[in-house]
Order: sequence, then C-alpha cells, then structure tokens
Amino acid sequence: MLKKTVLKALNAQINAEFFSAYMYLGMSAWCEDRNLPGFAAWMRKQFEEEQKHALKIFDYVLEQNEAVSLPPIAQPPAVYKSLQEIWEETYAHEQHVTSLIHKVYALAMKEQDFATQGLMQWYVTEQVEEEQQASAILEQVKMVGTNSSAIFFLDRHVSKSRGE
Ligand code: OFO
Repeated sequence: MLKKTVLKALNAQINAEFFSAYMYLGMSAWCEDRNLPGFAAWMRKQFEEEQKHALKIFDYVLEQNEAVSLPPIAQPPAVYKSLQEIWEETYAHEQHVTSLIHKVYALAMKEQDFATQGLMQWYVTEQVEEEQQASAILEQVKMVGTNSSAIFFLDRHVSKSRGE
C-alpha cells in the first residue's frame, strides 16, 4: 500500500520515463535519417533502457496493490538543428530527469516510505551514469564539430561504447 502522494508521483515518473523512451526513439530516427547508424543505435538502445526504467516502477506499483495510471505520452521533438543539439538536449533532459527522481525520493523520505526510497535509490545511482554518459558524448561531439571524417569515426565509436 502506498500513500496517495507517493502513488501520484510514481505514476508521473512512469509517464516521464516513457516520454524519455519516446524522445530517444525520435532522436534515433533523426540520426538514422542522416546516415549516422552508430548514434542511431545508441539512441535506440536508450529507448529500450527507458522503457525498462518505466516498467520497473510500473511493476513496483502493482506489487504494492495499487493502480497504475497511463495518461498520454507527450509528443517529443522530431526536428533538430544538428548532432550537437541532439546531445545538448540529451544532457539537459537527463539532468531534468535527475531532478524529477530526486523529488520522488525526497517525497518518499518525507512520507517515511522506506520501500519507495529503496526503489528510488536505484534511479538516483542510475542517473549519475546517465548524466555522465551524455555529458561525455556531448563533449566529444563538440570536439569533432563539423569535420565529417571525425564524425564518421565517432559514430562508429559511440555504437561500440555502450558495451551492453
Ligand atoms: Fe534516462 O533515465 Fe530513465 O530514469
């Protein structure tokens, strides 16, 4: 059983994770369209990861015998000016997700909901890695700029870098 406030926050986080998945799927299409298969594969993998993040909370809510609500997922952007913009958005988005996760965690603390704190701790740790990855690739993308042969090599490197 969960407090109403916590249930509401968890359901909102499920929606936020599915939005992240949707956003990365859109970015994957953008990269594919520009012959960047490595970046497209990275984004597609991230699409899968974000769905796992959503389902982990989804399963937890059901385990607590509470109702999952699935409101519509907002439409993500489809147009980006450049590869650099994609990675700026990715980094900014992950920082935003971190702040959402911290709010849910803080709420669980306030409500003395120890089980939800345990669940959210996993996300707190995960976000450190998500932000680090996005920031590192953003720096590499900035470094190569518009040099097409460097972009070609970075595209190949990025697809191998996930190692999952
Ligand atoms: Fe990209 O992060 Fe989910 O939580």
